[in-house]
Amino acid sequence: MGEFLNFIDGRFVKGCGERFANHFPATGEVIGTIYGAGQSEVDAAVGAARAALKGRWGRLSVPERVDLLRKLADAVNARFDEFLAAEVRDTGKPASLARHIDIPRGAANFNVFADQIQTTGADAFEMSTPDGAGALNYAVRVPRGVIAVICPWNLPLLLMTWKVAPALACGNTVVVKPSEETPATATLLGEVMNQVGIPPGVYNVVHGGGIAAAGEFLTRHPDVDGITFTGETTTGEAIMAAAARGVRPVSLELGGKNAGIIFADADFDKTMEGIGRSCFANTGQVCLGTERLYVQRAIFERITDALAVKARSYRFGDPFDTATTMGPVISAEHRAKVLKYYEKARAAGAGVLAGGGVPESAGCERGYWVEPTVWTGLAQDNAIIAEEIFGPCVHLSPFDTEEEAIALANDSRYGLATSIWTENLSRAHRVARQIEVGIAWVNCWFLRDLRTAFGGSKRSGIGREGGIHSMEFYTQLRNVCVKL
Ligand code: NAD
Ligand code: 6OD
Repeated sequence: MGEFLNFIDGRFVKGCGERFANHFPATGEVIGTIYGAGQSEVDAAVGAARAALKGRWGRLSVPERVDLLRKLADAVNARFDEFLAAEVRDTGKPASLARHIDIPRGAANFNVFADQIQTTGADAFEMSTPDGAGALNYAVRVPRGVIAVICPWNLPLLLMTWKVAPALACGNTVVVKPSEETPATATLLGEVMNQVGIPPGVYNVVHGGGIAAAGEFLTRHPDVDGITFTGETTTGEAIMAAAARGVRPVSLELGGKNAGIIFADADFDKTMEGIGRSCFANTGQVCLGTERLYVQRAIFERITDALAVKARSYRFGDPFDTATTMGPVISAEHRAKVLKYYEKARAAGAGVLAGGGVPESAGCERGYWVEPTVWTGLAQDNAIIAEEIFGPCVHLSPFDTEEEAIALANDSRYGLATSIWTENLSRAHRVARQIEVGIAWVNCWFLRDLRTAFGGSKRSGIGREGGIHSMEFYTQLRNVCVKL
């Protein structure tokens, strides 16, 4: 049984907020107690973060911070198996997946932003003045201050360090509010912070829920200087409203209903490999995942059949077993949500080519399991095609022309990501430019270069992070004008 404590000013503390159970999604069994932070712990965390800005941390040079970030990356890698076990217990995702994605990226984020801060400059301009002396303007980058980092449960360490690493690289201090479903890796990172000598107060963790709990206590806190959030669009709206008081900047990475587009000339095997992952990886709980797929009519049947075979091929079971290829969803509540959509699809007359229910395999009697599901036959305005489900499911519709595919893909309130599958290079460029998203992949999916802009259009978010874009959010420019 684990105990997940708040981490404030370099110390683990219980907190006066709600205490609640942490469950292993594969079996539903209680594996720990989470000690929620009350208003007083959130005040203490924000206070510690403010004090740390004024202390030793605030005086470190960029090379000194870079050195600490590299030590953080090394320490996460040195404790790889602990992070792996913690992430798998919290999420139920297969250890084979977390071993290749979540934990390595958790460490890599620190190295990438250590590199980035060393090459990030700022403006410099010379100007003439009426007296002929001239003037030099140059900008210095200063940290924003205390950053609130609010995280979801689907890729807990990866998404948290994606924000904590650039925030620290830029000299900020952070108060992290992990999802109430996944407290473990954020807490473990507290130990690592102490271990490598990050000064107390630089990294703080407060546990608990969102509404009337740690999440709101933090985002409404007047001494927080900026908020970076990953999660649902409706939560993003609430956070943006909270940030308006005090005029604090926000970076919002929100929901999606991502379209994949497969043209008849696509390489069949490569497409099936990529699309299979984009629909079902992490049990469909990836914001970038594909939940609506548009396939050119000539190959529609071949693709639907192959995707149904793929959906039926997953092995459920103990997430720590290397033979397991799909885990459960995160919680009983989320499973109920996904299964409600499965029911809705059936009621609307969808063709159910695979799945549609709960797996009957041994080991799935308890826990939060759902079957990977493939549908066809619904109208474009059906909720199954319009709303984010965040489960291992996809609806396929046929199209005839490139224009039609673009119009269908753009027919969404969301605009996070797309993947386009074609061997026609000109078409790939043409279509990628026209899809209203932040990230368009061609003949690949979730292939990440962390220097690139990451974020969503429409209701999928505000702002971009990654590379220089993270530096822009986590610093402010201060212009200095020197009369020569
Ligand atoms: P969520 O919005 O329910 O919760 C995210 C976090 O916000 C949690 O820590 C929660 O406690 C907190 N929270 C909830 N209400 C709050 C409030 N009023 N004030 C402050 N904090 C509050 O999201 P989730 O269910 O954890 O994650 C799944 C969602 O995240 C999906 O919509 C998915 O698309 C999205 N997501 C987006 C990205 C991206 O990069 N765009 C990445 C991962 C997940
Ligand atoms: O790769 C990333 O940096 C990133 N933010 C991924 C988001 C995945 C969403 O579930």
